[in-house]
Amino acid sequence: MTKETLSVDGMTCNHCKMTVEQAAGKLDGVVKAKVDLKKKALTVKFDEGKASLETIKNAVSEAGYQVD
Ligand SMILES: [Cu+2]
Repeated sequence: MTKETLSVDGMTCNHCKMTVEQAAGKLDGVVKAKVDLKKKALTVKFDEGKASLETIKNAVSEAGYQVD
C-alpha cells in the first residue's frame, strides 16, 4: 500500500472536496482519498498493483481540478 499527497488547485468549498475525494476514491485500488481544503492537498492511499499516481492524477484533472 502506498500513501501519497498531491497538491490540488481550484478546490474552494466542501463540494469541491467531495468531488475530488470521490473522483480519486472510486478508482480501483484506491482505499482512501482525503482532501485537506486549507492545505489544498489530496492524500491517497492505494494499492500500486491496481492504481497508480498517474491514474489518480488523471481522474482528479478530469473532475476539473488542477493537480501537479
Ligand atoms: Cu467548491
